Amino acid sequence: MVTSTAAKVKVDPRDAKLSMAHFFVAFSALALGGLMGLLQTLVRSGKWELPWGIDYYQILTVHGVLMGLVLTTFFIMGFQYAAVSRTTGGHSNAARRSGWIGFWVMLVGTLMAATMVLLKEASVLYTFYAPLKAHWIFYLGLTFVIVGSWIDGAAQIMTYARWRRNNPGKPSPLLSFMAVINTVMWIIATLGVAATVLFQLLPWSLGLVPTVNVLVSRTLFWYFGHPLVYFWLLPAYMCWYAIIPKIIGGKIFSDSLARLSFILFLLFSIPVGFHHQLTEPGIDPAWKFLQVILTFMVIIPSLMTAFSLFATFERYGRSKGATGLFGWFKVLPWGDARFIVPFIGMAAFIPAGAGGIINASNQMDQVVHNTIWVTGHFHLTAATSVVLTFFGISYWLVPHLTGRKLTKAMNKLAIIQAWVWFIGMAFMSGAMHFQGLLGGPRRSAFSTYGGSEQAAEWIPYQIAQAVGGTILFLGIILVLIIFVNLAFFAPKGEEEFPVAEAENLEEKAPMVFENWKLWLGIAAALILFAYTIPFIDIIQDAPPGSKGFQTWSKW
Ligand code: HAS
Ligand code: CU
Repeated sequence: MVTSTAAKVKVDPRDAKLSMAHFFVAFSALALGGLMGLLQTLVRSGKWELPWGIDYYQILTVHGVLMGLVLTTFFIMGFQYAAVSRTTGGHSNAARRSGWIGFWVMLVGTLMAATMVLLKEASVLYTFYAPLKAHWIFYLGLTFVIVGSWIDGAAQIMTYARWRRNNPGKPSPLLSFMAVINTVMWIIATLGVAATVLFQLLPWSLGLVPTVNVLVSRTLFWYFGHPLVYFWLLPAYMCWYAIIPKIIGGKIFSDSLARLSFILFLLFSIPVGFHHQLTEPGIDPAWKFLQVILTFMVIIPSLMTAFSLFATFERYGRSKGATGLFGWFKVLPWGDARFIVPFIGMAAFIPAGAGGIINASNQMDQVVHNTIWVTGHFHLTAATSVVLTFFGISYWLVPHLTGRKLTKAMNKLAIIQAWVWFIGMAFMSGAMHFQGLLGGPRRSAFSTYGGSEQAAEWIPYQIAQAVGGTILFLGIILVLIIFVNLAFFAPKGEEEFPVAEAENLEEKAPMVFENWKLWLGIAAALILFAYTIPFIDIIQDAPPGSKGFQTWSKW
């Protein structure tokens, strides 16, 4: 790519249209999902009740599905599609058609699942654990979302493959490489959830089979559920590695290190699902131990990321004359929303990741499992580090795609938005962590447990969560104002799609990184190693299957 004109390189307008279509769905999900989040914290404070027969578990399902599954998947697919277009020179007509078909299939699936939740036919939370049983249309909708995401993701893979064919012997553009790693990881991971939905939950909810094997279905879910959280994280890492350095005026510390860390994610993200099932009976502890070791392996690429980001900041700081251990901190562009919004996300990822390491440690997980600590953990990881980075991305990507400018006023509002988010989350997630340590349960409406003394200890923390939730809702209103402005009202102009260069351009990334047979082979071997024997055990020693339960209130 001709780097001197990189600032002017634009996403093809036909590709921009599809990316924007994804973002409209993502931000609509944020609006509605955010409102549900506010209502939940208010209910849990014990000071307020839901009107019109709306049920806590129903809004919890809407919140989890919209924020965890819809907002993320649509944003990520839209962003990666644009990033591949920007760094390869654009998608072919065939790839674009695949992208659109995938988009519509996902949207139809989303609407099917959403309708069932609104009708109170599927208050099964975003993890839809059996033996909670939803309407079959809910499961069919989920199948559509998964299959749609494969068709959508195929567009990125097709364009990457075309670039490789046209540029033999050259390492692919970093952002395209990263997007394809994430898509491939997603496809391998979703095979698990597709299997449980298609072969277990759908026939069971249609009444074709009377019972379900609960442990098989939960194991297949978590085979998908952990890589799911990295599917959310890796687009944020794409921004941190390959975009932030350009925004601050620096360089990527090492292109090869960035690629290696993504490959480690591909290898180690999947064979670790048991760390969500450490308290689950019916899985041999030896295999849980093995998967905990693999979980600690997948922490390494995050530590590499932290190292490389500090190195980027430090070297940029030195180039600006900063001295001392933290001199670099002062010269960073604090007035630029494109930088500071994701930066707050990075800073939050330090305690967030530490919490993850606590969860992954078997003995400590016994203390926090199924408590609201875990909810606190994923509101720092997903709902702060990842989502603030997504907001930061949309502040330049949306105007880039719509041919508008991020004005000074909107830049300022974006910075205020990020601080509002940070403060709201400090209250909410902080209180969740503390309450969890005191034993406060997750997935539970206001819990006084018949006025027990221990439950009384939790109430101040629940009130703090309602305060935090209210501040966060204000943050959502601000981000929606900015999004609508950038999509429809901001002045016409050109906003850059920033793509950074590596510090050492002579150092070509080793071609072994693009050896998909090798990496997919190792990934498959690790998955088979971690799952085959415990899976055979789970099936052979299975207890009788369970009938379905609908524990929630109906209209
Ligand atoms: Fe997690 C549960 C373990 C990361 C999301 N996690 C969850 C759930 C979600 C979730 C949604 O082992 C709940 C699922 C449910 O509904 O039940 N998690 C981990 C580990 C990591 C981790 C080991 N989680 C994430 C990320 C998520 C996420 C990322 C979403 C995006 N998690 C668990 C476990 C459970 C769990 C157990 C089950 C618990 C239970 O009992 O149910 C690691 O990947 C974390 C590694 C991260 C680091 C941090 C590196 C720091 C960086 C920032 C550098 C900053 C800079 C800025 C440069 C090691 C890269 C400098 C700024 C300054 C101001 C200095
Ligand atoms: Cu996990």
